[in-house]
Amino acid sequence: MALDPLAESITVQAENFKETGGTTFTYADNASGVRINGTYVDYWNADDYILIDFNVTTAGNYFATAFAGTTLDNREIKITIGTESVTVVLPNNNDWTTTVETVIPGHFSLSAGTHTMKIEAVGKQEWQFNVDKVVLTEGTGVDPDVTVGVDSEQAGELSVYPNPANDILYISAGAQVNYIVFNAMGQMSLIGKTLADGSLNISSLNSGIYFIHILNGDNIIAKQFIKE
Ligand SMILES: [Ca+2]
Repeated sequence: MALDPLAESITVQAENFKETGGTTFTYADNASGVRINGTYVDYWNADDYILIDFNVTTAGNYFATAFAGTTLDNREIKITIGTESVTVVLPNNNDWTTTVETVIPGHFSLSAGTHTMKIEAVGKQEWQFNVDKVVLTEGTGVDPDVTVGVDSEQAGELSVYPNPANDILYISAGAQVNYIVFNAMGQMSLIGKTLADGSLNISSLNSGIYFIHILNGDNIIAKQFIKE
């Protein structure tokens, strides 16, 4: 169950796309649909897509988390790398300009070297979502031994307490942070944002070992805790 501080985490920023395609939208920066708005890409319609190159230094299995925002229900995002594709329905976070982390089910087997990621708006609806980035983390997302990709120095600056915890868990981030809690099977158990005091309610969890991924800038800090 030990965390692996050497696990790779790769951030693929949507705005670094090299190519776009899909339907036409009036407000687009380019002929094919989407546009850069600060740190994210917006005005996605059905079938719009972007292609982004990224580099893998360590071959292995990676699972993906997408950072996207939408005010609408049942908006689907599709991530393709090479011949592997996964699609997930994004949560409606009622905000176009802030993005929430969504775990993409499944994983990608990546060789070392340059790959191209396709991020696509599937479905037939107009007004899909805004995408900030996709983070690839080494591990399948289902093996508790390899769930994390962290900067060990940054991980040392954050702690979760008390541990073991009963109903309330605190993250010593000094600010509200986004988090995802995984159970020992690697399944997502909780997702959300801490309260202003850094706390989250874990009373709904069964007793056992859990992993919490804490978003800190572009990094995901992973910590382990026990729910009593
Ligand atoms: Ca971005």
